[in-house]
Amino acid sequence: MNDRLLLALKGQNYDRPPMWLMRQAGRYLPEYRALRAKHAFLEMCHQPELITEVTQLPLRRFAFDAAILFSDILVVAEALGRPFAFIDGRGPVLTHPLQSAQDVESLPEGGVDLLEFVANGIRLLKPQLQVPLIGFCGGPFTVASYLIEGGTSRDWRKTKRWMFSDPKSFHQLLARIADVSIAYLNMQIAAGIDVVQIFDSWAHVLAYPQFREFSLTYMRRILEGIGEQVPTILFCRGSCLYAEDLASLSPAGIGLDWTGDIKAIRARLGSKPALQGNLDPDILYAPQATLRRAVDDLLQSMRGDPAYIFNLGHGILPDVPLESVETLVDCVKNCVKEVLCRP
Ligand code: 1CP
Repeated sequence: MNDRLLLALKGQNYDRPPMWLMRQAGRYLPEYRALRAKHAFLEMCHQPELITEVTQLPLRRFAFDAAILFSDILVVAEALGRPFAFIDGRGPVLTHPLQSAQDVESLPEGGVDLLEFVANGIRLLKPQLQVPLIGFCGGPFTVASYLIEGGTSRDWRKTKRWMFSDPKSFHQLLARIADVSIAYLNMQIAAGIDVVQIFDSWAHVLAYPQFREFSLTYMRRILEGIGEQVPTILFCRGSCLYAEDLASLSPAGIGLDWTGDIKAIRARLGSKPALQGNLDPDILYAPQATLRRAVDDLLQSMRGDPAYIFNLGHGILPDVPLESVETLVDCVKNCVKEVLCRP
């Protein structure tokens, strides 16, 4: 069992840093696209055999140090009686987005049993893995934004209008999402995942007071709801700015976006928590030499840090050249003689 990730999350990794990539099981992989040509996205999320297969695709090609469960943060909406459709070229679509406090009241209770297919996928997958398996959910603010906007948004206007004009029902919605996410993560943990990551991807659109009130509060609620069963990583866009607030919740790790100096953030926070990140995902479009230099600089800046996890600052994009991912893996795995951690 490759336990670099688990060791780094305890601040005890004295080997090269573990590496995995957010959205590693996705469209940049030709073998993913080949499977997708045969199956609808949701069909892939719903079938344990396909969950098992797709989760392992990136591991076979790149031998990452962790697997992330193939699923989506919006699968949880099925438990809230509001299933998304995924439409090619458009992304997730909800035909009847939430519009009122009454819509929030009418969300059904206790639907997490509907997500049993995820637990079945984990149970099938787990014995086949030699690396830790990361389970996940969306941050309540991010999931709420999809339920209100009805899909991807550029300005989150409906969400923020609701948040500012009727904070009470907005809080009710966030609490409902947090509670169903707790039940969902507890199901994932019981089925065998080793690590949890919470993706509050769109928290960066909030000003600081609203970040604390509407994002952080509900990440805390989820952390309290799952307790210490497995280590948890908190990721959000805006995490470089809000690193202290995230660290105040005492997660095992924080996923940093690419906007800050990770070394300076480590100096500010002290030795805990583990820090994950934070290469700009767009640098995978750069010439290979530029990419190598950036990765080496990042590794150098975290040299000797036993609680560092290599990752991008957000998900890998669908059209990056595979050669760039190969370069990334090669740099982390082979160019690190001088950046190996020492006890
Ligand atoms: O067409 C296709 O084949 C579907 C593409 C796809 C994939 C591969 C979607 C649709 N979701 C996924 C998988 C996925 N999504 C994973 C699997 C594990 C992995 O490889 O990491 C994970 C962890 C997610 C999480 C997710 N989904 C997030 C949070 C992370 C992030 O990148 O910010 C978000 C915001 C989503 C929503 C989503 N799912 C899919 C799309 C197209 C979108 C919308 C993205 C947007 O609004 O910009």
